[in-house]
Amino acid sequence: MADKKEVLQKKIDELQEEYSKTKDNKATNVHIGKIRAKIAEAKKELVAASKKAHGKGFFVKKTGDATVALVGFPSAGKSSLINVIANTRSKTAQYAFTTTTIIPGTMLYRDAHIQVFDMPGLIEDAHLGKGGGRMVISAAKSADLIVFVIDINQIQQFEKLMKELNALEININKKKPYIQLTEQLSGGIRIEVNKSGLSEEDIKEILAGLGTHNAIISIWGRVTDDELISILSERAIYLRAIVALNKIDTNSDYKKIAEALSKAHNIEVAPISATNQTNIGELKEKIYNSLGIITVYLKPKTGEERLMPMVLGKGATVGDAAKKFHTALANELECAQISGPSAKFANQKVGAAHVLETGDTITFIRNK
Ligand SMILES: Nc1nc2c(ncn2[C@@H]2O[C@H](COP(=O)(O)OP(=O)(O)OP(=O)(O)O)[C@@H](O)[C@H]2O)c(=O)[nH]1
Ligand SMILES: [Mg+2]
Repeated sequence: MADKKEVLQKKIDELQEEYSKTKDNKATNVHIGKIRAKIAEAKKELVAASKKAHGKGFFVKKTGDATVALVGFPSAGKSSLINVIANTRSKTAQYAFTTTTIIPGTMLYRDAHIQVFDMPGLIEDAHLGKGGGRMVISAAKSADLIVFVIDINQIQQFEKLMKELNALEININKKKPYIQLTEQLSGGIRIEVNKSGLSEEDIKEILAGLGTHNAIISIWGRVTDDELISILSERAIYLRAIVALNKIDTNSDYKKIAEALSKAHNIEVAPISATNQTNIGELKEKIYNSLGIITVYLKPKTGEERLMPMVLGKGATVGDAAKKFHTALANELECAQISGPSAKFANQKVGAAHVLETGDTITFIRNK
C-alpha cells in the first residue's frame, strides 16, 4: 500500500510542478484546466488509498438535538473540556494521545440536548491517515458544529488544523456557492450566470478537465478554481466551526490573542480554561448560537403541568412547532397563544406563520 501512496504523491508533485510552470503562460491556457483536474483526481486517489490502509470503520450513534465534535491537537484539552461541559468522564493526562477513541457526552443547554464528541488528537498529515486522523475527521464531518480546541500557547495549531481539513476539501464557515450544471448532448459549454470571479475561459477549461464538454452552467457566488473543481466533483464539504481557546490561565495576553485569531480567520473565539472552568458559560452560549437552534416551551391549555421544551431550527414558526409535536395538530391548528421574547405581550394570539424565539412559551388552540 505504501508503494501506491508514494507513486500517487510523486504524481501529484510532478503535476503541481507542471502546473506552476504552465500557469502564467497564456498560450498554454488550454492545458491548465486539464492539469488542475488531474491534480484533483490524484489527490482524491491518494486519500482513497490512505483510507484503505487505515480503513477502520467508525460509527457513533447520533442522539439529541444537535451534535458537536471537539477537534484539536493532542493535549490541547479536549477531554478536560468535555468533562466540564457534558455529563461524561473522559480520561485526561499530561501526555499526548490519551484519548484513543470517540467518547460521547451530552451537554444540556437551554433545555437542548447537545451531543458532544471528545476525539483523539489530530496531528499533521491526519488527512492521510496518520494517527487515526481519517477516522476522527470522518466523525467530525457528520457533526453539526466543530469546536476547535486550541492551546493558547500553540496558536499555530489552528492553521495546521485548517490545512488538514482543506486537504480533505472541507470548507470551514464558508457558504457553499450555488452552482447549477446541466449536462447536454451537444452544443458545447454555455455559461448563463457567472458571479464566480473566474473568467469564462477558466470555467470552460475546468469543465473540460473534468470531462464535461456539453453543458449549461450557472455560478451564483464567488468561488476559486480549486473549489469549483471540488464542488463539481461532489467532494466539497461545508462545516460550521468555532474556537475554544484553552488554557488561558497560563497566558495573561489571552484577550489580545483571542481577538487576533478571531479577526485573522473570521471565526468566533471563546477564550476558556477547562481546568479552572473559566468562561465555560460563554463557550456554551457560543456553541448553542452557532448551532442555529432555538428552544421553545409548550404549555398545555389547562392545568399547571410542566412546560415541555422543544428544540427547533432558527426561523421556525408556530406551524413548525405544531407539526413537530404532532402532524395531526398542524392541520387542526386554529391559532396559538404565545408569551416570551417573540410576543408583543403575554398570551398574544398568533397564527401558524408567526416566527418563534428561544424562551417563548406556546399554547396551541385547535379548531374543533
Ligand atoms: N493549565 C491548564 N492546563 C490544562 C487545561 N486544560 C487541560 N489542561 C491540561 O492539559 C493536559 C492535556 O489535557 P487533555 O484534556 O488530556 O488533552 P486532550 O486534548 O484530551 O489530549 P489527547 O486526548 O491526547 O488528544 C492535561 O495535563 C490537562 O490537565 C487548562 O485550561 N489549563
Ligand atoms: Mg483526550
